[in-house]
Amino acid sequence: MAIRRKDSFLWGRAPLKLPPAEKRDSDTVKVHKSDLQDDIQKLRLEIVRVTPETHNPDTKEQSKNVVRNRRFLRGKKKFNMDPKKGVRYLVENELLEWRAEPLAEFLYKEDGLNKTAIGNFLGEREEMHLQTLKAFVGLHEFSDLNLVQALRQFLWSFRLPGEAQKIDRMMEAFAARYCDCNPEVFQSTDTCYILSFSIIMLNTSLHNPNVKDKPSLQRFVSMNRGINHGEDLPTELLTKLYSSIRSEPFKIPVDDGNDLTLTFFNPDREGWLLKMGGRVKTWKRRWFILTDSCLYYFEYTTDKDPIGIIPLENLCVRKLQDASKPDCLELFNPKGQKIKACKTENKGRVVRGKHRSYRLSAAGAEERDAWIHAIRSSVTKDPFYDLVSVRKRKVCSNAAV
Ligand code: 4IP
Repeated sequence: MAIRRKDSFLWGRAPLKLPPAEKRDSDTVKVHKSDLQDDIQKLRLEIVRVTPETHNPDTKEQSKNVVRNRRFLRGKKKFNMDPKKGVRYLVENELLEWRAEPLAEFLYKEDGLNKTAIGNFLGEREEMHLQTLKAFVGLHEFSDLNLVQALRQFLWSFRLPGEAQKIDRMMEAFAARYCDCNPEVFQSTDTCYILSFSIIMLNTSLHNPNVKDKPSLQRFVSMNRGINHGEDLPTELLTKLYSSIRSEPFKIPVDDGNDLTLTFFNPDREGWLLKMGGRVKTWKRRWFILTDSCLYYFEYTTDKDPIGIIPLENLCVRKLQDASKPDCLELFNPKGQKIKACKTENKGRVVRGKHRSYRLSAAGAEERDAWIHAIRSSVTKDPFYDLVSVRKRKVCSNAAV
């Protein structure tokens, strides 16, 4: 027998015709009713799902863990965007202890952390960061590794930040740890520090296609003369380090575009040039580095601080005949003004340079031309420079009236 609907009494009859307004009301009620039924059904299912959890402590624990893990992940994400904020969040949520050792372990072992963020956190100057850096470096085992092998390990565990002070602290911590693990190799941590930088620079020079002048083993050895407290390091050791870097470049973690090797250690050009003094006209041999539209000169290749910095903005460069030196080039201001530059005096005071032009002499015509070409490509033309200087002059002359 067919099941009959309750409204079967309507069967066979014409459907009851409601006036339009009532028909609309009736339709709305039907929709609400069906929504309510859906909601009731969803609530029933939710109650069935949740009931065992509230009675079972294991499941309670599990859901706590789920929340914890979720927060931990959120903390890591925050860390990758802003390391200090990320760590603060993890500490506030009791997911990380605010002590150097656990912080260092977190940075060293945790997967999925951005290596630039790790580098930035470790490079900070506050006490807890310094201690964490020490603990972090202490987690590396460098015993019986040569300096290149140790550097490979170290430079892979984070990404060196671009700030000189930060790099300095990190490389110092590295050198101290390396010397602790290998007390026989160097006379002091300074030697280890200098050689580490020299190796990093060698890595760039040998493997960066933009650097055309590839240093030979002899040059590497001579660059590192006398760095072991006035004595030379064994040539055998330097040869081994050189070969290792030449056959395999450092693997630098890539997270983003903030690549130190593309800035500080990847100059457009570097090399020895003779430079004529500003007031006293003597030639001095200086190590020049051309990078970021600036020309830096140093006394030694390994010096951290340049003697002078010449921003190349709006400058020109040309060949120059000089009676006293061959293969000269000149850096000058086309408007004949004094060049804006700065230099460090003997006592460490930074003063403005006094050059109207810089006369430089290269080791050969080819080198001179390569320098001219490289400097020309780095010179920036800033239209605002002229606008601002005109405005400044105007302001000054108005003030003087
Ligand atoms: C110095 O001559 C050096 O040549 C300086 O070069 C030079 O400074 C000085 O010029 C010049 O007087 P003496 O050492 O014979 O005294 P550096 O600094 O490379 O040692 P610049 O400006 O070329 O660096 P003035 O202009 O600073 O006096």
